[in-house]
Amino acid sequence: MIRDNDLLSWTQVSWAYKLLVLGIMKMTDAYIGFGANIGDSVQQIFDAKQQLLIRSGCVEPELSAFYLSSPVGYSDQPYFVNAVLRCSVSISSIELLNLMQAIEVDLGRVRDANNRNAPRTIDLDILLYGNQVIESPRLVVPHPRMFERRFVLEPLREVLNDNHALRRSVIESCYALRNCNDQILHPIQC
Ligand code: A4P
Ligand code: MG
Repeated sequence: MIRDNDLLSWTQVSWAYKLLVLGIMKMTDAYIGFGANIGDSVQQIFDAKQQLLIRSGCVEPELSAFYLSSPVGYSDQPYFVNAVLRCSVSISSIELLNLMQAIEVDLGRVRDANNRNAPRTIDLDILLYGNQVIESPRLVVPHPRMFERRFVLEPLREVLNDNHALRRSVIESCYALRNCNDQILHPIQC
């Protein structure tokens, strides 16, 4: 026979279990920047996004428009295609970085150790990971150069949550960079 006290404790156990599961499955909105300027850049970004969706198990993905952008840093190279993806992940930021680097290699990325701004088949950067600030040897978030770059901020602004702590700064920096003649940006139809 089940008594009232037994029912109470069963309810408590059940709630504790649900909270545990929710805690373990804690989801975080990650913002991932895509850049490419060798080969079929649009297709490479679509391929990288598809790989990311399948291999990260993320949910609620939203992809910005694609932009053609003048190269920043090392200017003697082709224009880039850039876009930003927002998606909700349960993996840690470092697991996400590992996955992104594996996808870059699978899609043919070869790194130029002497030139950080060299042309690339695909570049994946973690721009934001929730509202977290991360400063580890392998990962710095928010991405350290994102506020200087129109090709990051314009697509990021499209998919950034209304309640994100940096939303206002992103929008203000976007407007400021629109006056920079050396950061040309055009949306493209895909
Ligand atoms: N790393 C640290 N923090 C992060 C982060 N938040 N996301 C480390 C990703 N990686 C991060 O990156 C070098 C190391 O940075 C990694 O080992 C990782 O542990 P990488 O992708 O191997 O090298 P990279 O791409 O040459 O460097 P990075 O920092 O991604 O280059 P940038 O600064 O993004 O510049 N112009 C236009 N128009 N469009 C572009 O997309 N891209 C660049 C690349 C230059 N100019 C551009 C564009
Ligand atoms: Mg990178």
